[in-house]
Amino acid sequence: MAKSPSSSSRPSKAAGRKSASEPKLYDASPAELTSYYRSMLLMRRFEEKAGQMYGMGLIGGFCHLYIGQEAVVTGIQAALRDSDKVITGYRDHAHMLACGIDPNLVMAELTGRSGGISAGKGGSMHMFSVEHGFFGGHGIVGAQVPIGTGLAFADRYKGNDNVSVAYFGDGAANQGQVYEAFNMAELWKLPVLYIIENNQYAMGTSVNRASAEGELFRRGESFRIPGKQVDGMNVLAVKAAADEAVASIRKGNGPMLLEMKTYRYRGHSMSDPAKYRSKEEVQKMRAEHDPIDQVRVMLIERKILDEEGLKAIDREVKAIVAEAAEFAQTSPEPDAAELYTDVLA
Ligand SMILES: Cc1ncc(C[n+]2csc(CCOP(=O)(O)OP(=O)(O)O)c2C)c(N)n1
Repeated sequence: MAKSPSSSSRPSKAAGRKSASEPKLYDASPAELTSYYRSMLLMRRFEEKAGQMYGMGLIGGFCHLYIGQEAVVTGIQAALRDSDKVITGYRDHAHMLACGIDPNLVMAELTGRSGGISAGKGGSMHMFSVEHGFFGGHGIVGAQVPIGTGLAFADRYKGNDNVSVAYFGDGAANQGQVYEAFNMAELWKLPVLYIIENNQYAMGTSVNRASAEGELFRRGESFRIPGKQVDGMNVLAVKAAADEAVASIRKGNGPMLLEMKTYRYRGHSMSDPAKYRSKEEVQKMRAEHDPIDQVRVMLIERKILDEEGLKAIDREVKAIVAEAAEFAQTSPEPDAAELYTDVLA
């Protein structure tokens, strides 16, 4: 049976081994830092609004919020180009915003309206936009890893130098299919970047209770896939690590794995009593490591923006989210004739 973190007297299996390499920070220009701030703030406010709308009964089914993890997807996306591909699990709203998908279309998908990015038939977990290089949105834990590896295989087959990014969680990292995909990816030197978003909990189970090797960046070692652990609460650390990994993968050196140490502030999904962690733990993370606050401080300290400049971005983002919420409530329901189109089983 799994032990609670405090009940184990044994040191971590990784103790005494070489630790992750020294953290590097990306040297962002003022315009880049401002755009990271805006992008993360949009994700935060979008998710807060989605949470409210769920509470009002306007969004049904499952809904997993990304609040707290914004630096991961923002830093990774900043290292990609338009022809690269992205795939993730069900905690996917921010990944779509990062891919440049119109917030109106993402919110309308949450409300199940015809104006949604998947015409209202995908909902929170199953959105898709090939046009934006976004290949889902997958509800089966870990399934996106072999599919993401297949996306990389397709690019290798076509002979281009695109990179595919497959995001998955610490819980998904314990799925067998992940390792079958790792084996083939390294064997065939496929252009895929694996991102483990280690937000420390898989539903109500902490990574220490469920993982024999809690240092998840080591999970590719036996396949010879190089891995690094990164401060996933710091967008500049994420961007630096992503730049290095993407450049190596694009050159044809094969897959890489980055473990992003991050944290989700909200429950696993919308109905989560969160008995598995203390309020103090969440508050401490928010107070000391919040990804948006960190960039806000940098913008002020580097005199890139003053309070008024920050407020202007805040207003702009709130207006975008308000418009998305309005669109998501006024877009028509899908026509009944659509019941049997684009639905596979
Ligand atoms: C194959 C499979 N097993 C179990 C589930 C139920 N389930 C949904 S989310 C989840 C936890 C996954 O946690 P993690 O991979 O850490 O991602 P996070 O929710 O933290 O983003 C589980 C077990 C599922 N959807 N699919």
